[in-house]
Amino acid sequence: MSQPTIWRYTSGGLAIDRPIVVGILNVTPDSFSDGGLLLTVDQALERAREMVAAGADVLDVGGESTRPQGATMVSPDDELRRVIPVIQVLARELPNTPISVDTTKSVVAERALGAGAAIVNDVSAFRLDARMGTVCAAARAGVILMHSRGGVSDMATYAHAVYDSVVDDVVSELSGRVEAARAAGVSSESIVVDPGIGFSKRGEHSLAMIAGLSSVVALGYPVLVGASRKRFIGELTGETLPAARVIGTVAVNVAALERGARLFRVHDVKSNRQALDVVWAVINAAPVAAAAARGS
Ligand code: HH2
Repeated sequence: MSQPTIWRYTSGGLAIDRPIVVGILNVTPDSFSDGGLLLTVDQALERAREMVAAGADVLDVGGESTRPQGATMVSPDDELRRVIPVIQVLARELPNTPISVDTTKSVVAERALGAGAAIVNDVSAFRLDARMGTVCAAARAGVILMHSRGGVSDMATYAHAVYDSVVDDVVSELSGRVEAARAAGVSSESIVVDPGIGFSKRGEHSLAMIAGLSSVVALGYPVLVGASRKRFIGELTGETLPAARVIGTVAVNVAALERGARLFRVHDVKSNRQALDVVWAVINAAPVAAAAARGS
């Protein structure tokens, strides 16, 4: 199947004809790099406006952390209290920017879609809540199916980081999740896949996934990469503070873009936007340069 160029969601669609930047809006007290920063709806709106001004195409609102140290599970009520008021305000104030909700719970996805979200970003790819597929299909939501193993509290640890061949295993498991979504009625044009950088993956596994990204691209769906500020970048650069891992993040995203990724979930929108746009221009200028060199 060839890659769809329009990512369909609820009543709209986003052309994936350039790098798509997804800005992270974590309304959590405990996220690994930005937990506790956005505690009010006003703070979230201000941050969202900054990200859109800096070039974010999509805003991803999350109310439950999967932090690598082992996350605390959040009740559906608490998660709803965190994300719904923010989604309502963003949908009203930034109507041209599609909102995704980062959740593994169908009840949260359903209410978020009712409140104005257009996309469901499920880091369990519908593994943890079987109703997720029907909820997304009924709303014609865009979906991001991310590879992971285990539950919310241990999926970002190394508890399940055992692979025969990480790229082959991830592609095969992700392909099963795509089939499950399709069987639930999700349109192929609504699906984006994500190798789940850092989720049940040691540093070498995350690197292998970026290096072998063409195998994920070969599934035939747009590929999102979420490497922003993650642990393996800290291991490679020596930056212990997640917020200081911007340059490493940009480098990973550029490598991923060159290997076929088209969506990039990031905390630091401006630097990633600029780098991805410049590399995209280089990628697209290459044939022209070759033609010019031949004198044609
Ligand atoms: N990573 C995180 C959360 N959601 N969604 C997708 N599709 N891909 C990812 O790689 C991904 C994700 C973890 O990062 P973050 O939101 O910054 O941290 P936390 O889970 O601690 O809130």
